[in-house]
Amino acid sequence: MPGLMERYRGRLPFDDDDPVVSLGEGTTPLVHAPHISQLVDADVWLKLEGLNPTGSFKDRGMTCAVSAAVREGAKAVICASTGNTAASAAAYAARAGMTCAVIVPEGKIAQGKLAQALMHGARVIALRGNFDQALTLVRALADDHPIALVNSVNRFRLEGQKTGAFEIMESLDELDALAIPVGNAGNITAYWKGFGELGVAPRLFGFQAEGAAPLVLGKKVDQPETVASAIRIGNPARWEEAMEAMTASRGDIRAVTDDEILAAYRLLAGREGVFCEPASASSVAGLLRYGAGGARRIACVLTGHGLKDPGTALDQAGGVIACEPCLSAVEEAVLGGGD
Ligand code: AN7
Repeated sequence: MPGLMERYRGRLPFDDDDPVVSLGEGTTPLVHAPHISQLVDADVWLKLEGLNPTGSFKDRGMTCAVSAAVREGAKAVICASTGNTAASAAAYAARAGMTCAVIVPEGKIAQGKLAQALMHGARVIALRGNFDQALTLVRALADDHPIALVNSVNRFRLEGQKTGAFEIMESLDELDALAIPVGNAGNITAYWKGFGELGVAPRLFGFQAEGAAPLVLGKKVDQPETVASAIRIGNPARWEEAMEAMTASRGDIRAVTDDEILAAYRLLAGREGVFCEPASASSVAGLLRYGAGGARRIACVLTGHGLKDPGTALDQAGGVIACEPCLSAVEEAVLGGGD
């Protein structure tokens, strides 16, 4: 499959002869979730964005943002990140032969994401502060230096990410609601743009983690905290746009607790066979907590792959069973002692 810039060129702000930096992103599966559908009494589909090249939806935006940076003649890109943007920026910059710097909150990004950014050769700066501080600093830095900022304040990021809405509507004839995690609020803004360009208007159900829920509280959160490190954000850059999208779609932005996020995370893996990262599971956690709100067909955006965050997975999962290399011991280990 060609990447999304080729597939949707007519709907993106690029000309035929513009440079394209692509890793074959997009065209991710949309799978029905029978168990969750039964629990919420609606038809629920999961958009598996973890199957993008670097394992998250960020690749949709990054192919456009890095291609635009090449078109502008930039030699370097920079972002602040809770992890996935950093991994994606690092990969696309490597592909484009550009240098890349990422600023992440020290000790607060999942291991897989850190490994990716480092392997792709980015300069990784661990800030003794949180994501919101990192974003403020990179915005100031990019104002003073010829470095392309590839956070979702960059409009090309949203252009690329709106294609997620296109793909969902290519698979489903009708959609009543979209459930989506909200951190910096770029993706919910992008989906609303994509739906708008198609002339459809599903209700947008956005979900934030309770300890990092500025859009629910209506005020900034100075010290956001959540197990879902990807959405540990207290002052979303796309605040107004997200609230507008929510209101215009007759949707809602609500909070889910870390326990609810982790329960949905285990349920998705254990019952649906889908391993996403904790932040992504907040969309399903929200549906389970608040219900379908009368929607009959719902798509949940599972934004990142479970392998991104092996630490949380191993914390949440059962332990392994040690075993001696003889048949009776293996038999007992496999069949379970006693029964
Ligand atoms: C898995 O990587 O902000 O509301 O710096 O990684 O568009 O911010 C990640 C966000 C949801 C929230 N799910 O999306 C970053 C970053 C996952 C994410 C979100 C993120 P936005």
